Amino acid sequence: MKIFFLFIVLSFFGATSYIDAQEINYDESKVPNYTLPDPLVFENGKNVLSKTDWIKKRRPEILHLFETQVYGKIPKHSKETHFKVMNEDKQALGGLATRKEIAVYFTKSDNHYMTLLMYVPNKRNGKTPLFFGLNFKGNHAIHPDEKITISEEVLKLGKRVPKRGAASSRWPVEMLMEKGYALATVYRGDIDPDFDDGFQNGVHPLFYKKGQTKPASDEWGTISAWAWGLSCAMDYFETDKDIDAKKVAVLGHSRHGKTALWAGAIDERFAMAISNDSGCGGAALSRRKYGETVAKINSLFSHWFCENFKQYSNKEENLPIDQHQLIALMAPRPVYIASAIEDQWADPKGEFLSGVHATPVYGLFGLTGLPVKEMPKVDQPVLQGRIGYHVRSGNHDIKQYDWEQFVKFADLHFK
Ligand code: GTR
Repeated sequence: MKIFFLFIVLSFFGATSYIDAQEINYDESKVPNYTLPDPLVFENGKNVLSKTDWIKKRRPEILHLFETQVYGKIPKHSKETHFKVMNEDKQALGGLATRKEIAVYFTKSDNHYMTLLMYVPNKRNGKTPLFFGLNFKGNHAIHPDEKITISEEVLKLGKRVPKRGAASSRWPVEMLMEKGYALATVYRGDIDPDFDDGFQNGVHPLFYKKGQTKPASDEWGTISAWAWGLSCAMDYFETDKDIDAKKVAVLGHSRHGKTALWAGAIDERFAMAISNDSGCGGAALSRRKYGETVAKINSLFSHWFCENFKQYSNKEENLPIDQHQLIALMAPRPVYIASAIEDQWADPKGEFLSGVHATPVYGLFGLTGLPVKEMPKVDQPVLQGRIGYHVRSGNHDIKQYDWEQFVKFADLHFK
């Protein structure tokens, strides 16, 4: 009875969240000793000896483990994606850009689609390289541009529909146009709304087998669904005469950073992946158990991953992979990892180390992955290798500074 009373008192003062926070480690000296699975050693213990070994056998082995144990397999189906360019305005942003909105239909019916918003710089020579990623608040929130359509999925939020331009600090549209890059984005809720409803909304039910009511334990969670949606957009980019589909960088902040890395892994048409503050389930090593852990993410956002991932809560050492291998799946393509020093929840050091431990795979291709082994100082980006990295001063966010580094990195590889 006394204990129960104490619990009530503690909860009243918000102390349970204090107790909860105690489980999260932010102390480097308490990071456990761990051994990472070696990307260059097969599951049967043999060494990966060549580029061909990697491409033909080891890469598929690792990809399969991420599919079945972490994000979930995307059901096989014949891609019936089709598109309709709904609006095109060649004089958007005061003549700086062409704005297009494209309906990307997920199946052969016209019932289920996402709306792709694109800006293409008007000053361009031929096909343009592209930055592409999901947004949190709706396409209309990335810029105050009055002509952007507010998606039906966002309108469902009623009074909570974000204002036009509400997220514009995260999307430097004009800067990208001036630097000669196109930008495309999709509201993630058009693909799968970001809450746990047992996978009844979003794209999952479109692909259930007869009688199936939820994904099997190794089938897609929400991150896989989002990544699949990004691939559907890629199908469109390949048809757009303004876009250089061989130079598409898929990028994202936070949960969308996790998604961008996974999209780059499953769809090799993405020429570059950029992760911003992606943390646990993204670029950060799970075995460090620093900041957000597998157990935490599985309890807070269980719908992001497949059911099988739950068995690794507090059992990170049993994971057959770790997140450096997700980075390695990008090889030999360039990949950029961005952290923010105040975002300890996302474990900046663990994000950096993923780059370090993915580097030997780039070596197989005769390329340098991450050229440094020591974490660089705050605001000192490392741009010279195929793996780029910076840790920005400040908090969990995607800022102009981050984009400036992404553009420099893309210039090195795309121009
Ligand atoms: C956090 C979550 C992180 C990260 C973030 C975000 O609450 O724990 O893994 O994804 O949300 O997406 O903003």
